[in-house]
Amino acid sequence: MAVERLSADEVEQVLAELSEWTLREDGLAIARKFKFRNFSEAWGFMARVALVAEKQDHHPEWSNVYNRVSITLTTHDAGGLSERDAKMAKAIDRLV
Ligand code: H2B
Repeated sequence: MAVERLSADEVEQVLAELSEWTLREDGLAIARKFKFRNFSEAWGFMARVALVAEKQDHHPEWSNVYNRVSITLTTHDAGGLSERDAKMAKAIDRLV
């Protein structure tokens, strides 16, 4: 599937709009960590993210330990960051 990788300038623009997200050292992904009151809230959040992921056909790399959720977004089809990651990150930010 043809998904364009963002240029370095575009990545900077995206990061400016996503203050809670950090660029991975290799520049190919963005990440954010979330902390909730308990596992139930973390899992509920993950369920809502999963629905967004299916709707956008864009899926996170993530992990959960009790009340913590770590999410990394990258576009495999593009070999790095694309507009899809920015869209997904914004949708996730709206869920918290
Ligand atoms: N998720 C992510 N993170 N990157 C992709 O390139 C991707 C995806 N591609 N979800 C989608 C699914 C693709 O495999 C399907 C066929 O549309």
